[in-house]
Amino acid sequence: MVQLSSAAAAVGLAGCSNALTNSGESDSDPTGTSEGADHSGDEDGHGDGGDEHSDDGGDEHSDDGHDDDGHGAVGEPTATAAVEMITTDDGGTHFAPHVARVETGGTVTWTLESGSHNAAAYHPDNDQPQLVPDGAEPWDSGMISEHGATFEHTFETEGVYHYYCMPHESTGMIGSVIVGEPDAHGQPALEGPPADKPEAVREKITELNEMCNEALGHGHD
Ligand SMILES: [Cu+2]
Repeated sequence: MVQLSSAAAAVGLAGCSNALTNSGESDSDPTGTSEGADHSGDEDGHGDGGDEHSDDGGDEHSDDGHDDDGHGAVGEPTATAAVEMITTDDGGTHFAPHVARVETGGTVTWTLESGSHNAAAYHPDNDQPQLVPDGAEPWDSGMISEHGATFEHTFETEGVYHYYCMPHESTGMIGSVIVGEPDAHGQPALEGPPADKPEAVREKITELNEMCNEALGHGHD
């Protein structure tokens, strides 16, 4: 939250104060002056009232330069979901979206957009702590280097899954899959980042946990 730019903050404040002072009269303004080159004494200058602070969340975290591809709001479960594995021009790596969501029994397809990456579940079978539901099947795509190549995994167990790219885990290339409508309580993935992980990994998992909790309706304490 501290990264919220002052510009965004100003817009937010303006939007809120507009909503307080604009009772919706602008819709009936016949003069067209509400297009508003001049706001002095113009009560209609801020046309669309309450719509300005729509909750489209993801766009406001403009602090790390690649969030357009990753931080979008998490939707409802669908039968399939697509995740891109990306290396950006400046060398950043990430899964996009960071949090994918499917129905129980749904399939996620990872596609190599750029760079070389893999996608592997945090699971003891992959020499990792368990950050998937109890009893869930692990997966490891193996390294993928061919542009456009894909890997898919079908999720039969409801819950929250964290996964990582092996060569880029340490720089935060970590993603999540939400399967079904799980209770956020009792999810190993959401119990906090493993204590023995590097700080960058812990920070990323914490960020993902916040996104998952928000998607599951546990985002506000
Ligand atoms: Cu990677």
